[in-house]
Amino acid sequence: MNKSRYLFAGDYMADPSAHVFENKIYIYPSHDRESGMPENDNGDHFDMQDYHVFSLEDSHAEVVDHGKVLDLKDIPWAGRQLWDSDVTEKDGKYYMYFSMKDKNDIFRLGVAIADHPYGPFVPQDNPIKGSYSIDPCAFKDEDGTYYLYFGGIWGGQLQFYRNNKIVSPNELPQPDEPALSPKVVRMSADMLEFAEQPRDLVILDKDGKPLKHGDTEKRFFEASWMHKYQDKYYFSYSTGDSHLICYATGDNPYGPFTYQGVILSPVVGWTTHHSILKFKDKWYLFYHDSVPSGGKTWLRSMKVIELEYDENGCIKPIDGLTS
Ligand code: FUB
Repeated sequence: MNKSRYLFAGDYMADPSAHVFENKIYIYPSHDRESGMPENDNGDHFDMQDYHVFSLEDSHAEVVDHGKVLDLKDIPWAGRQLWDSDVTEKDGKYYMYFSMKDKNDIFRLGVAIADHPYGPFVPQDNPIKGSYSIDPCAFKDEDGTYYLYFGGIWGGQLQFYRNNKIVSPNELPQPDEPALSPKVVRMSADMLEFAEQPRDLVILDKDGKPLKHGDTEKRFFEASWMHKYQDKYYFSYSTGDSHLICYATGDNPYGPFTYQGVILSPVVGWTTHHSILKFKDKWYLFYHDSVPSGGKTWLRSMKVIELEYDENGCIKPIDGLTS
C-alpha cells in the first residue's frame, strides 16, 4: 500500500494545488491560522490572510518554503478570507487565481501575476469581472487553451447563483432536483478575464442522468481539479458534507462528465481538498488533513501520496485514514 507523507511541519497549510514548473513541483496552498473566529457552516473559521509558495525537487525531497508571496492587505478589493488558489504559466508569466470575499462579503475570484513560480504575486486592482464563488482550478489544455474551473456550495456561496446571476430566493436545490454544477470558463488571451460566460459542468450518473442534489456521496460540493490521463479529461472534486474526493471523466474540457468513483475516503477534519499531478512518470495526489492539529478542522496540514490507475484508467481509491 502506498503511504502518504506530511509535507511541511512548520505551519498549517491546506488546499494544496500542485504543478510542475521549471522541472520542480510547486505547491500553492491556503495558509490556515488560528484567528479565533467561531466555527459555522459559512466557514468563517477559515480566516486566512496570506499565501506562501512551496517547492520540491522531487516527490521525496524536503519542501522549501518560499515565504509569503501575497498578502490580503495588498489586495485593493479585499474584504476577508483568502481561500483556495491555483497557478498557471503563460509566456513566462505566472498567474495566480484566488478566492476571497470582497468588501461586501461576496466571494469573487482574483488574479495576481508573478515573473517566477515562487512569486511574489502582484494582485490586479479588481476581481475578475463576472466571477463569483470559490476554489479556482486553472487548466491548460494541450491545444494551449486555458480554462478556469470553480465553485463551492454552502460557505462558497454557489447556491446564490443561477445562470451566473444572483437569484432570489437563493437556495440549494431539493434532494430530488439536479445538483448545482461546478463552473468552467475559457480564459481571455491576457489571462485576466473570462472569455465567455461560465458554463455548467454537468456530472452524469452511469445512466446518463444528472446527479441529484440529494446524492451527497457523489454530487459536487467544492474543490474542482482537472487533469488529463490517456487523452481523457478527469474532473475531480470534494463532496463536502460527505467528505469524499470523487472523480468523473469526459471527452472535452466542458463535459458532460460521467461519475466514476471515489479517489480519497474521508480524512480527519471536515474539509477535504486535493490536486493531482504527474511528475517523472508517476502520479501523485496532494491533499490535507487535520491530524497534526489534533483534529482542528481549520488548521490543516498538506500531504502527498502516490496515485495509481488500473488498466482501464480507473483511479485506485486511497484510504484517507490509514494511508
Ligand atoms: O480553505 C478554505 C476552504 O476549505 C476551501 O476553499 C475549500 O475547498 C475547503 O477546503
